[in-house]
Amino acid sequence: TSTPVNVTVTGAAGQIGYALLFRIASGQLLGADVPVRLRLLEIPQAVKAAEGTAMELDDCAFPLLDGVDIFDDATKAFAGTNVALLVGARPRTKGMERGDLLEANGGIFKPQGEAINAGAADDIKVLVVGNPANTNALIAQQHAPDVPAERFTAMTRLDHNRALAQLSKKAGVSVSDIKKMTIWGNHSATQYPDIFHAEIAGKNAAETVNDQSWLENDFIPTVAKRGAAIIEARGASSAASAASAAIDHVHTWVNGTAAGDWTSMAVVSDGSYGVPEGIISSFPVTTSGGKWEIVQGLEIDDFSRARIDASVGELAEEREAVRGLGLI
Ligand code: NAX
Repeated sequence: TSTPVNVTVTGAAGQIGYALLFRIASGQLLGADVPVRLRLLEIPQAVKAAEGTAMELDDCAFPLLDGVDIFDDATKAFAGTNVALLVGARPRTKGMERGDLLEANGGIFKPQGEAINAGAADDIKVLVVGNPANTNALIAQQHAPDVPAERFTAMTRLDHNRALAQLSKKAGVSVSDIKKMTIWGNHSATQYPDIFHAEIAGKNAAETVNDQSWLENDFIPTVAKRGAAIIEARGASSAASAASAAIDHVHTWVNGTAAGDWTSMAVVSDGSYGVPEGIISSFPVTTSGGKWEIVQGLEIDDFSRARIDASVGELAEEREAVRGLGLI
């Protein structure tokens, strides 16, 4: 078969890493005929735990898994890599201000951007999962000037999938009957899940559901606050669903969206829909041949406009904050 694709996963010993690595190694990220070589990046204290996970990966005897290498040095971990999943991040702890959070993550994503710039393969694709994902992606992208900006993306696919699940329950249809769901903006509580362009079995979803109160008071807050609801119920944050969304994101990016459908990805804005150029914001995108494109020409009514503007405004503020901290 073909030469293995190098996939670097940061935060490999964390809970998302534990759910993600086995799915990558089984062929679900890139395809059932694509061998992969895993490169795990962890902080020194977590290298031993990563080694334990690597032992379990061995024990699965995955035919597509060409090998696993473990690093505590970003330059080595990203050398020659084709796909980078940046999962490891500094979580917000009690009493931490936003500036502290951004600064701590700048200390992770700046050197990782530099390492990607220095040594990743020419076809590198980057997905940032670690929060605050959009702004962490921006920091990494800004420190990789030789890599085309469109190769840096952040994950809103979990929000997208959550929105599909909620709408399918409300409408009593299968998730596969729903097309053209969109998440706009930041992967945060300000995100805007938009069903005005979505379709259920080919008909407009908002019109089919026809329940503005559900949309405003149930659907939008349920999707936006789902992460907190999972923590409340499970006693730990979303892990397997986040890993599943990361698999979906990269699989769609590499293999393309289906005709008549699109997905949600946070990508570098070109100014479409009034989103300031350069920020990494979620849009409806189609993918083909390993490239994404923002869906153009959608009509945005006042209800959607206000929500998109609020989330995008938060991203613009985060960019100002990291500029002020000298992180970009
Ligand atoms: P864990 O705390 O279980 O794991 C994080 C791992 O990252 C740890 O093993 C830690 O040692 C490692 N790490 C820290 N700094 C690192 C560095 N500089 N280089 C390499 N590894 C490093 O967190 P987990 O539950 O796996 O979540 C990971 C991240 O995903 C968090 O930032 C979380 O907020 C974020 N999420 C993002 C989601 C999204 O939709 N974009 C949803 C799920 C999740 O909340």
